[in-house]
Amino acid sequence: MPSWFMPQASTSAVEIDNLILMITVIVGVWFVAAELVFFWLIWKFRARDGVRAQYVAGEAKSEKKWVSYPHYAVLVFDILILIFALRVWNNIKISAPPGEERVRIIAQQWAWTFQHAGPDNILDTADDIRTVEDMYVQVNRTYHFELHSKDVVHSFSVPAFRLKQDAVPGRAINGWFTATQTGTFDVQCAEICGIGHGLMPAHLHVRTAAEHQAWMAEVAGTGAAPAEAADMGTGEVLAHADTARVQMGAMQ
Ligand SMILES: [Cu+2]
Repeated sequence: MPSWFMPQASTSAVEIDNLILMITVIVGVWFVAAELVFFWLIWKFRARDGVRAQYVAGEAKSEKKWVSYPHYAVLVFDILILIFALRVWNNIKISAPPGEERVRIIAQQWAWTFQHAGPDNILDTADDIRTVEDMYVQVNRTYHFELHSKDVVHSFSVPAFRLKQDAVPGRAINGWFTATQTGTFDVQCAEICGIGHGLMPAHLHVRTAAEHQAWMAEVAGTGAAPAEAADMGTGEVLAHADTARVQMGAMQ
């Protein structure tokens, strides 16, 4: 599907857009067909001098087919849409490709903190990189994310990735994404989470492998990660989350 309105910057974006396009075409064709028949009937049975109006109860077999045949067709298309929708749901939400890196996303009123694995590619080690309101990932690399909230329900939304996932306090919610385009994409909290909800954006920077490595080399080990991130009590939140961890099976 052409990306007229929003870049398709992840593998999931293409799948989701194709599903929406398929539904739009099916519904659109039926809409046009129904309107054409509707206006044709209005024209064909318009008022004429000397012709009395008839009362049509729709009981005759020749009349019932106008209802039953489209009804069967709609059921067939419903099943088709269901099959494609479940396939996309399974590919994106139920199963996940093997992750090449793990990243932790922490929401709070009203900021996003990101914990990157750093050069050793292992989370919760000394070289982790913590950032606030800026997330850094490498293009064409599969990330498994772990989403937390420190206070209320937030929602991690990246429109260009067609990714939206609630962050629920007390839970670690797992998901994944693979960025397919470099660039800087908007992140916005998509759940009304208090007075500052509208002021809870972030940026997701997708870079080439070389640019990403250079960024890590520059930031890791230099203590250059924003100081405020370290003060956010991440460990506390995670300890709490571990007791109520929700695991999505295949995502582990
Ligand atoms: Cu929020």
